[in-house]
Amino acid sequence: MAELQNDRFLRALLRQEVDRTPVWMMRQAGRYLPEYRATRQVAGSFMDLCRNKELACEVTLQPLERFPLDAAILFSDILTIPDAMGLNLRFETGEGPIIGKPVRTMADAKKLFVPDMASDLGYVMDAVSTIRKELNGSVPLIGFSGSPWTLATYMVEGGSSKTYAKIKAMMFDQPATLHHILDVLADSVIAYLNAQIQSGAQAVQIFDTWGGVLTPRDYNEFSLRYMHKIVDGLIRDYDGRKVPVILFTKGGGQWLEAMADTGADALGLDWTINIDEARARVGDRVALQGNMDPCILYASPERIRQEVATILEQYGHGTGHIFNLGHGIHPEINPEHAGAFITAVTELSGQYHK
Ligand code: 1CP
Repeated sequence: MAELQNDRFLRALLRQEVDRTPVWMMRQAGRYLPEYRATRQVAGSFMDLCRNKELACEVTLQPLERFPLDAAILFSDILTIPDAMGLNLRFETGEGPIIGKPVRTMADAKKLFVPDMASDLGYVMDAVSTIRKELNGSVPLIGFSGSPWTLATYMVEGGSSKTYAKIKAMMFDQPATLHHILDVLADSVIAYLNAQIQSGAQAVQIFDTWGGVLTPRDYNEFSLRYMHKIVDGLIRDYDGRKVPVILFTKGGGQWLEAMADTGADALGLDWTINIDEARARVGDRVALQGNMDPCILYASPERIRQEVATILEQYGHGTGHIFNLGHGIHPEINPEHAGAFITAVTELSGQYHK
């Protein structure tokens, strides 16, 4: 495998010295890029794009051709796991994901199984190894998965939700059913991320996009506990290097200490917490990734640059910061504004690492 030329992302995740703050964007490959929309058209459906390793590789690399990013992220989706469990996933335009066979009872839950990584999810591993080869050591490749709680919201609700009515009713009235679902999901995520690592992923991120809708007690019991189990089960050293793990709970700013207790290397922050406060609370236990409001990218390039400068100053001197948005880039963003953001990080952050 080619020697890694730019390792500042992996170094910052492990709180090792870097020359400047590394930067990547959640959802950096996606609908805000016209070249992504063109490739998706060629593929047909979104899942066909995920299942085609050449096209998945092509869209993974598209943002790197435009911007000086310090990491690539596998092009795929978190819902590949429920799909591999036979729950009939489909994406309908304008409606988001739909799970054709939602999980509502203990009998449904008992039918769930840990998918076979080679036969059911081999297409994801093929995409990982194709992308890794094509990157040729230029930047590291991030693998990812949803958290058990976040995956379960789609599986129980049958798709996206505003209220989480069905999964919360299950959580309150049939906790054993939900724990069974989360347990199978945690085992699935461990196998899935380890297979991605063995196929070439050099860091992994767990997206707990909906953990923030829980009370602190329920977050501990139904989300964090299972992410902790995953962190315990992951391969942490591979191919002569550490494989850092990033936990991202959107809305999880009040739980950083407990998240750090899982043993993860880094925590993702959304924009509802100040990064200086987050740093003071976690100290040198974990690195921090974030945390610019994605809506800043609707503003002018000058205002974007000013916001980058503010966040860099808030984090302050030293390593342990990976610049990112606090959540995924929105589909309507002008790619030039994304470029202004990334360039600002590369130009303004060196002074904090001398
Ligand atoms: O082309 C299209 O119309 C499909 C839009 C799309 C894209 C580009 C979906 C459907 N998924 C993706 C790719 C994707 N999803 C990536 C790719 C890599 C990159 O970041 O460049 C990643 C990391 C994800 C992860 C994902 N999928 C999450 C967690 C991250 C987050 O943004 O919070 C979630 C919640 C999903 C579910 C999902 N898949 C797709 C959509 C539109 C959604 C969200 C639905 C909802 O809001 O409930």
